[in-house]
Amino acid sequence: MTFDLFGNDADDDTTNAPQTDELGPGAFVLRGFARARLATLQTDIDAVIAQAPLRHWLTPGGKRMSVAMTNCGDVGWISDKMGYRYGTHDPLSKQPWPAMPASFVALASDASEAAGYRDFSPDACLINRYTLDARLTLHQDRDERELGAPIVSVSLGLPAVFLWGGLQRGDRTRRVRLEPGDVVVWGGPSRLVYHGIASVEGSFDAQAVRYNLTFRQAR
Ligand code: MD6
Ligand code: FE
Repeated sequence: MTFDLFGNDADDDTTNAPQTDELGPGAFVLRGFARARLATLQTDIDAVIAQAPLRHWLTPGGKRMSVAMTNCGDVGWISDKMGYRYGTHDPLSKQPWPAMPASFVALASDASEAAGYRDFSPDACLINRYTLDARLTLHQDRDERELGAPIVSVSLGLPAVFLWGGLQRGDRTRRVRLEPGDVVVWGGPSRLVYHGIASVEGSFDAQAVRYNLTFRQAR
């Protein structure tokens, strides 16, 4: 076959297939999976934030986190001097967390399925906002009751350097660049892998931020 110079041949299944990078067993980066949905997702993020404003939680040790956070869904992730946990109400407003927008539910379902996880039905969506000086140190996500369910994580806005480690805190880490529209899905043997955000990339533009949505089955 000599004419397939432009990669448009019907046999060429890479032409339209989105690129997937395997980080480890059960963990994948679906490159650009949410790209076509970014504008809608951002509108819906803004609506959630209007009801439940972003805030900087205190760690159990009393330090202000550099990443600003809020939640939507049946339960939200909370941190304060009493520890990390999920709660049904926003401690600031005393109101239930806003409902998960339909665009979020659809994306979490489509992405988990694309990564080979069936019947993922998240009850929590954590919204993280990173300015250029924000970091998320290496951690495990282990506050969820259902560790059999995967996590779906969506990047919007500025690119970031994601750290992907191992099952021990001291394991060496790999640096993975995440672009807007990339979706990371992980579970199975990788569910408790240490990870973090080393840096967010951009110039000092007052508007420029990165958002990340992480969907979990917390209860
Ligand atoms: C972030 N993400 O990408 C931080 N946790 O901003 C996480 O901490 C994370 O991406 C669990 C599963 C996927 C994640
Ligand atoms: Fe995490």
